[in-house]
Amino acid sequence: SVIVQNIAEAERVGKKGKPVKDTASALPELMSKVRSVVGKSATSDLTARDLYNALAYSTRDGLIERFNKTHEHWAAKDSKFVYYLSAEFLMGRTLTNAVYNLGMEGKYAEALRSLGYDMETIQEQERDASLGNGGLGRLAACFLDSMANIDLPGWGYGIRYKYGMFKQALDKGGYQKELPDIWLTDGNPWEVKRSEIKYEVCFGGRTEKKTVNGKEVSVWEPNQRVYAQAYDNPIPGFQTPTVGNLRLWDALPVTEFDLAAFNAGDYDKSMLEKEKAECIVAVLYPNDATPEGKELRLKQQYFFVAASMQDVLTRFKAKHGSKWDLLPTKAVFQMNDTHPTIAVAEAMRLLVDVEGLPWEQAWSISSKMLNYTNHTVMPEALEKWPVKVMAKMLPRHMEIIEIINEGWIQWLQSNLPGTAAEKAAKVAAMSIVHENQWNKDELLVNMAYLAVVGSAHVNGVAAIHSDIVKNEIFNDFYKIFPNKFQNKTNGVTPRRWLAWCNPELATLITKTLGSDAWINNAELLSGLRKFASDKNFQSQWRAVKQQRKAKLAAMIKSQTGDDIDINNMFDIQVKRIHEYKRQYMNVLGIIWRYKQLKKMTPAERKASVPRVCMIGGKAASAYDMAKRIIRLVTAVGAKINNDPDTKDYLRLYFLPDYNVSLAEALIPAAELSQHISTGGTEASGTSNMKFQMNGCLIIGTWDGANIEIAEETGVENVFVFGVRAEEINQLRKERANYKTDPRFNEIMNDIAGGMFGDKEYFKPLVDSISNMKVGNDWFLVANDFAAYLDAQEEVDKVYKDPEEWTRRSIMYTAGSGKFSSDRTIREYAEDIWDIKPERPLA
Ligand code: 7GP
Repeated sequence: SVIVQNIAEAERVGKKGKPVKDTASALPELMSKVRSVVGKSATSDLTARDLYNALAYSTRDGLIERFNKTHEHWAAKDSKFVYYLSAEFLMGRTLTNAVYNLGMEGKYAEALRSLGYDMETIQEQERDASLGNGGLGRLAACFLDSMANIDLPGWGYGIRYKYGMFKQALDKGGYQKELPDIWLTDGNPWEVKRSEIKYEVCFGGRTEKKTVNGKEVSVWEPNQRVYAQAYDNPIPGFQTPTVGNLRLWDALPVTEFDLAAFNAGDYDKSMLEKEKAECIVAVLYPNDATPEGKELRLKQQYFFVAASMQDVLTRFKAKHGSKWDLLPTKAVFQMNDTHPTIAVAEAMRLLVDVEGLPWEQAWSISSKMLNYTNHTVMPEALEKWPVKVMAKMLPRHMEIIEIINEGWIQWLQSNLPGTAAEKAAKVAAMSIVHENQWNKDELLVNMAYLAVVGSAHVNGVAAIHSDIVKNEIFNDFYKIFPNKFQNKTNGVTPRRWLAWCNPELATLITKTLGSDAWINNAELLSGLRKFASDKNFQSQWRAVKQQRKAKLAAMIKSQTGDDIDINNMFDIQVKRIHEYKRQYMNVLGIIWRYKQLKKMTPAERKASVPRVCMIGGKAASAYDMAKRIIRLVTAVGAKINNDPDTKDYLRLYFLPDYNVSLAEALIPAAELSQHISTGGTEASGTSNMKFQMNGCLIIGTWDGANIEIAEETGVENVFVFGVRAEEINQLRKERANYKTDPRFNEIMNDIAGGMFGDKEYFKPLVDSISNMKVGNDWFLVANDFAAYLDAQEEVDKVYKDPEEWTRRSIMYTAGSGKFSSDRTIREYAEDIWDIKPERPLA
């Protein structure tokens, strides 16, 4: 069969569809690592974990060699660097990506085979590095991949969280349970501790006015000090000798152990400093609903920003002494959302307080080298720190922010047009420090405004989102500085998200295009367009999808015991659970489908389009509504998957613990994916791009990057529905008069009436969208529901025509070239960073 042929061919030519050149076994090398790292000698008692370690340390040798060459080269050239400051890097696993990027898969596969193992089993030993929540963190990881890939001098800077994103489980009742992600316990072969690279980071205390050299200065006397300790994580490019870097900071106490306290019998006190330091980097995003949580989060942000900036300035000084005006020609920073924006104040503190530069000169340097990316329109994510918290934690930074703000307000007063009253209103609206709108007694620091004022460039992450950034979120600022604002449509790395995660499809693409050059030049995927209607090609394309569906079906069987028919449509929605992403609407659609199936005769059911629906994603621990949505998914799934009338035609699975590795298994198997956020709410989306690359059709709203994806794929090939961004404000105002669709009402009654059990628990969910009054159903589920069902009907119709479905699927992959993060990074490099690629010699 075609499937068997494809497997055989993938094995023969190697996963990236290129004949494997170096097939000499790496067995001797692996065995040497088995002895030196694992501490065993015989092959007989080697576990998969042992082999993973041996393989990882062997791969790491290759990475480090190239890392050193790359960095020696960049240092010799004195290249300008970009530093990507991000509180999150959602890296996933490293092994396969490193082995493939370095082109070492052939020799390792051979060695593993002789030991009775394959790469896939070994790879599963690795825990995901889940140092991120969702899209923003995974984008940072794709960006690092592309930076290395196009030889762009640059590093990521972040936090080496001891516990990353929580692990999600379902308890017996089908509710989300959060478990700690203990990912470092068994060691991390991919990092290199740089013992000599350590900086002091201070917190708290107070400032004091002193006269130094006849000048009055403000001196910070902190009351907590910790060390930031550097760990480097090499980032390999593909088909290039470049290996970039992600530098993550761990926190260490300045005094590791209080021996005197210990000797006096106070054991707790002897370890106190260590524990206080470790607490800073313990977990990603401590819940900030409590004041302690808020303080800790600000502490994390400042901790990694302060360490990273000191690190950059230290290297600069070693090369250029105090020629500070050169700094923006050697270093630029990209602030990934508001989390690192304390960098604006820290840059000023380092240049003014530590290096002694005049304020104006420091500001001119700092505002040339900082840039800010906004990733969301959700107001709750635009961070605002109470002045009280900021002044307590970072008293000197609070003073600096006030000075920046005074200068800014003065500037506005002398440059804004209009009457005094008009000016005053604008100034109030644009002040970096402003009143809390819910609590007039509290002053807040608006970190996004600080970033906009302190940055050279500000960008959104998809065309429509950048328009919203300019015309709504920061409109006042945009009117003053139109040239500061740009768009940089997101992208994803085609290595991890197509070539390595879907070797079956990659092989077919390479064979068809006659070369694997598309892996580094994704625009070449457009060459598939001319095969889209070729029947023979279509059948090979379908066979690959079936292969991946079979693999996913096996995984679901092992988790649930359920058999899944791989001839049913695989319909997937995976992303963080949020009301604006509208997983809720997806479930309502499934309920409607179930009700229709129940009414049908057996013959009618047989003529329907059977689906296996899958939903996955984590709900923030404090996000109650999102947790209820998860429970609704599991409750509906439990009912319909066990209903003998319908279970052959409709299933719903909640896939727990959605993460990078799970995405790598799901996306290649998906036939339909859902990106159904309310128009104007999803900044971009990036899984939409991954699904598109893997030939998965999209049902989606006219939102975020869906729009550009539709343009590249052909709008007629995408199932588009729903209200548009420009309509939502009006529609929200008209909620009270909205007449909901009878189908919608019926389903609301079903849930409220207990059709899926747990009716008390679901009540707030039902109430949130069904009592039509102003403020309710903020994300317009009711408005879009009928259009959503129509679009789903259209999906069924097209699925009944496998040739048309396959043609579209091919058109998706063919249209995905634009969404390579290589393209995105090139745009940042040219339009924002002004950095040129610089390839080291091999
Ligand atoms: C996400 C956006 O929700 C998503 O639309 C976008 O594709 C992604 O960033 C990358 O740009 N935002 C976050 O993940 C996030 O945490 C709050 O935003 C700061």
